[in-house]
Amino acid sequence: MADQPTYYLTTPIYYVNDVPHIGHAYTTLASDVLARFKRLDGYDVLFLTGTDEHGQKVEKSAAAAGVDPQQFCDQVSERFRDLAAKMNFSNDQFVRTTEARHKTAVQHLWGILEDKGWIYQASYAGWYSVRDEAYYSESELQDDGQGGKLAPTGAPVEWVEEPSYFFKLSAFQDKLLALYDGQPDFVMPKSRLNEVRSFVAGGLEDLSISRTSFRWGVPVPGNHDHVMYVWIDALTNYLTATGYPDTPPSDGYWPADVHMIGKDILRFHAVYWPAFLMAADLPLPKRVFAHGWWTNEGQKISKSLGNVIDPFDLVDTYGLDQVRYFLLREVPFGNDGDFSKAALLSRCNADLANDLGNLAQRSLSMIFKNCGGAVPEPGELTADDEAILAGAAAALDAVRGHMDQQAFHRALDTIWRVIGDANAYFAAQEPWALKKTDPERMNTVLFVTAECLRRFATLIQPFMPQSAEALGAVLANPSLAFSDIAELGMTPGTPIDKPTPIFPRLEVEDAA
Ligand code: ME8
Repeated sequence: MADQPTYYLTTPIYYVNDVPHIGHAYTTLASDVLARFKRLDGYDVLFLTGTDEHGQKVEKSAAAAGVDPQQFCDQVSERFRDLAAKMNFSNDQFVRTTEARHKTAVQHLWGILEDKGWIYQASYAGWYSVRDEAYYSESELQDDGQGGKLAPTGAPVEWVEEPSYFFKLSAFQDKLLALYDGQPDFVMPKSRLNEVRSFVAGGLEDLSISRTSFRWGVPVPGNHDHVMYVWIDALTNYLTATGYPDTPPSDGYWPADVHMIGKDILRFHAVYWPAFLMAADLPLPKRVFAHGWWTNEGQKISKSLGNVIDPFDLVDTYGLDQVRYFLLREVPFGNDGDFSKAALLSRCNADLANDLGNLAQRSLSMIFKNCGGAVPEPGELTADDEAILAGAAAALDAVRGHMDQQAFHRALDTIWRVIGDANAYFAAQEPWALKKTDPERMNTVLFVTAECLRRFATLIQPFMPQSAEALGAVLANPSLAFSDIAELGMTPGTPIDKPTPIFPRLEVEDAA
């Protein structure tokens, strides 16, 4: 770890009741981009993702598939690791809640909560949704019109009565409210903070944290009739990956800098999780960021509607970096978003093929043809040249500010503004006309443009690592280190290869 500051960020661990879809890819993509940015910015990063493998939902899915639960988990969990490879995710660890190290961590945490008097035994009688793996109070439910009840999420609920251990969540109301008020960016965006705050201000009931009616879970220490409630099990994964309990939290990566989640699981992360940690006297994560929800061409994404977007297909059809770019550029991070093929095509063609791709292709082709196939020697730089170079370098600070707020769309907007400026510069300087009138000035303009491209490759690395590398390669592999962004990093005289387009235009047929 040396002297580098640490940065720890996590995704939800995904249920293995179903194969990965676009929503899972989205959360991990956003986290990947942030992890890559922080590594490039000098941090020692721990980026964690994984799978949530216990609970009734998974047990039922395994039974429906006619497979033993562990075998079922092994198969589906593998699909999530395949997704990470397909999407070029740079996670440092992949945690599975069926691993022995996780069982050790969660049983240890349970022991601490019990020793400190925060757990008691009673019995639970109330509503439970297996689909949401969540308890609901009567007042939250609606009739389903067929004599049953539905959770606010639309999931069916069932009446459960069984012996249970409880966590004294009700004792944490004031401490949680003080946390939200004292550290307002603990939950982002702000609308989500308000949602959590009013839920907690409305009063908290103690939380049932064990079940006896099924077996697929971590046994409660000292009472193997009970398995732990899947959420206390799942949330503890964030500690497991840091080496807990062997590595004391103060020595490693804990506390997390960001828990990246979707808005559906906000209550678990922003209420239960900090309460468990407070009860165990462990440091709290610095932020929970709950992003919005994707729909598909205006419709809720669901298996029963048959409109699930498969991220593997998407990447095969449109290209990896095109998908990575679109998902983070199209929708302000935090808001809900609607996926449409038309939007993906027009976004990728306008921003990638035209703005960045064409600038690279035109300027590098000119260098290849007119400058002896090598980076040209610039003459004295004019004020216009200096301004365009300074703008490209200064974008990094602005991008950093946006990344620290998880405003990925703003970071990309900042980069595309300077790409727009570089296009305007190239058009105004008319290097093709200078070829006859002032070849030395043409060399300078082409050098400056190539140097801008190097800076753009530097900036887009976290978002589109492969394309950044490809652009770097056509520029003869100059430094793409953040620390070199303001330098003149292109070396005159270095041969370049005949350029091929970095971002080919997507045709409508691609979407068929
Ligand atoms: O909740 N749009 O797992 P899960 C955007 N195991 N994001 C979406 C989405 C959509 N339509 N659908 C899913 C669980 N997601 C628990 C988590 S963590 C300790 C345990 C993403 O498989 C989003 O990140 O149901 C959401 O929070 C997550 O998938 C839910 O994944």
